[in-house]
Amino acid sequence: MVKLKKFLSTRLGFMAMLIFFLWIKTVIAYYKDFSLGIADPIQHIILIINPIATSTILLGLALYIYRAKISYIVMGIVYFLESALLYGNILYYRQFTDFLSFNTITGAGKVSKGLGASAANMASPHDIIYWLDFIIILVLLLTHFIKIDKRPFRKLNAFAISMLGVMFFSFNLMLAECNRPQLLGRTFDRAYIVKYLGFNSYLGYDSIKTAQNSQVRSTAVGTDMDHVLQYTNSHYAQPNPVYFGKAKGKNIIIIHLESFQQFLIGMKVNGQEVTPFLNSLYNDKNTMSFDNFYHEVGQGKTSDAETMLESGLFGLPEGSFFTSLGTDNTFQAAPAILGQKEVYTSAVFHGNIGSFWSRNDVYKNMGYDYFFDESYFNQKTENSSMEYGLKDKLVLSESVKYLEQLQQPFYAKFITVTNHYPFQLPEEDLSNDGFTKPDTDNEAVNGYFQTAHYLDSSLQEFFQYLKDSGIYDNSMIVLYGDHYGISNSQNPALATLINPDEAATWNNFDNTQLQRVPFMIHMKGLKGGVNHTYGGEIDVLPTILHLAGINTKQYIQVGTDLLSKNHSQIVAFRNKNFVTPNYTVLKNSDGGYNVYLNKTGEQVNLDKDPELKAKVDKWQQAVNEKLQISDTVNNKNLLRFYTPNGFKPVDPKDYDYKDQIQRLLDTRSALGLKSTSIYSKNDNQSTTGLYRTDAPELGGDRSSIDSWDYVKNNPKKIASVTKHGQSLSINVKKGLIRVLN
Ligand code: GP9
Ligand code: MN
Repeated sequence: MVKLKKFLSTRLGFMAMLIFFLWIKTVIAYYKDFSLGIADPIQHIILIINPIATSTILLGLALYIYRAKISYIVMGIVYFLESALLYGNILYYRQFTDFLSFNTITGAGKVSKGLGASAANMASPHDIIYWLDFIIILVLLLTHFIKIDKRPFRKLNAFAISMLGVMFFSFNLMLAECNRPQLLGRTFDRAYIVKYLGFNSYLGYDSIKTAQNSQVRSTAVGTDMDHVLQYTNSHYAQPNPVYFGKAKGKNIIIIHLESFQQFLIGMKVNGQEVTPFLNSLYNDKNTMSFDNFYHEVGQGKTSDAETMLESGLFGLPEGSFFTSLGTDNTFQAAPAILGQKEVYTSAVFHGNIGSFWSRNDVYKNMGYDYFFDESYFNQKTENSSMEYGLKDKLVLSESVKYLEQLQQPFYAKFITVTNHYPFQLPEEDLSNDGFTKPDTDNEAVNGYFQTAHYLDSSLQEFFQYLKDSGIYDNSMIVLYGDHYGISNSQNPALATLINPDEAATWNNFDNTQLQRVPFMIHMKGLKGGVNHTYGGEIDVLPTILHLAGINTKQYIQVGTDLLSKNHSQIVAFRNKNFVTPNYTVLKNSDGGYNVYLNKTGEQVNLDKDPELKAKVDKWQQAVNEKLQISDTVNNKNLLRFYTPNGFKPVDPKDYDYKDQIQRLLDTRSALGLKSTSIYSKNDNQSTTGLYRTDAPELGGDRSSIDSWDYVKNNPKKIASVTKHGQSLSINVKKGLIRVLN
């Protein structure tokens, strides 16, 4: 005790005590007030140690101050600010399931939600824990248990403490990067930065990003749009009259096939088709299928695919556009265009938490009316979720109770997730049709076929429901693979299955061939067939809008309608490589490029063919320009300066994804007989009973998911569920399901 008293009465001892209190408080908050999705023991360790490094560095700054009194005061201020940041985050999280960002704190953000009175209402009795330390410290000081150490602190020692903090931070970062590679590079989810590095690092990282962005933005002026408009005008591809308006007024259902590559279509493993349902859809006479369609994502993966499909612009050269700019940028995106031009109701269904890829903010800027994320799905049991969210069969089958309430026409997007790396399907989900996975020496490659097989069966169930409920007859269904599932480094293992002759000489040309993903448009009465046009994800938006009968001339979209006679068939990848119908052009390590003939995979010697060389140069310029126009619009947030005629800018404040069940009901009753939802059209009878699924969690009994009241009436039954091995409790407030901690 005496020793402790003595230690605490030194400057370093006092600081150590503050670090200790901050650390304890933060760890309690992590487990009690936040839902950070801790999946394995390493993540627990990282979570527990992550508050230490930055608080050592910050509090340690006071040690450099010569005068003891000022040094203690500065320590006190830092300590207070740190505690306030922690508590602010706790209140903010209870309200918004998100963390305080630079813009929220300064009130500068477009979707600035501020820490208003409503957040203060979120205080809870146990919050006393977060302020108790101040009382303890005060008592210790007043009773002179701790005395102020008046001796100056040596600068060299102060430096040593700073270095200790930095070293510990590096160690923390290293552990984090091992557990979650590219944590800061890709920035999947803000919750991940908090989980791995703590609140200080999150705020620091966010502030740096915000400063970088606003610097680029502050130089932007309205006339920057001139160049962009010139580009889009001169590259505009007129719609094909045969298809223009073919789907006018129909529901549009987008199915995002996670990590799904084109080579799976038609492929057999151990004599059995991997994706029998998608194969039949691919060859259906009512499906237009593309077999030279490429994904064009960068590090933002899924979110980049979404960026292209919704906005007609590319993701960014680094990181994810969604998380870095999408939360603040002005959009003229599909949901708003369809909503304004053709009164579509828009909705996204996805089994992961809403903050992943910042979707809950980005969708508001896009004008999505509804976003049903993980919190809207009841079926949560021990094994119902995999790393990236609820399994597809559960999400799809439960979605229909919301889908049938949407006013028609609707624009509904389903983002699947089970076919995601590491592709390990739980035992109970293996199909009983005898399908067995291949046996290469790469487990991810083997598993890929099993999760793809599962996705296929999920979609078959979903389609059957669409048909049985009649939704099918009045809908255009668009399916696309978002990006590769098997990365280039794993392709040699994959090659042994799909192209054994090439396996030994596998090169970048072969890798590029595998970046094809399915793109299918299915609609009763559509003139189908396999279309060999070259194109990519950037071309989808104008294609769909034209099918819906909407003119795209005024919109800033850098792709072109795949069905247009003027469609450009140069497919640009995010790293500036590209593919044309005849050639594949890839940068090489000497700064030049290698050109391959698509037909044979042979490399072409450009020195011997100056004519081709000139063409390739021209194509490369076109690719660079296209990417650069897109980047300029996004980085400078140029759409805030330009509003197409008759388009009303989207105000994210008009959107809220909280009380959506109530909103659906209110809309239905407000419209009365004018309600166009499937439910209303079906004499106010639900169609959910038509859905057949073999999802093991449901065991044929859908009662747990069909009723909106289920959660309300059976809070006990789902009051405690587990995700990522962590307990979640669910609070039901006005019919609203919220995961609190
Ligand atoms: C997560 C899911 C996966 O919600 O969309 O994203 P990805 O890792 O494929 O980019
Ligand atoms: Mn994805």
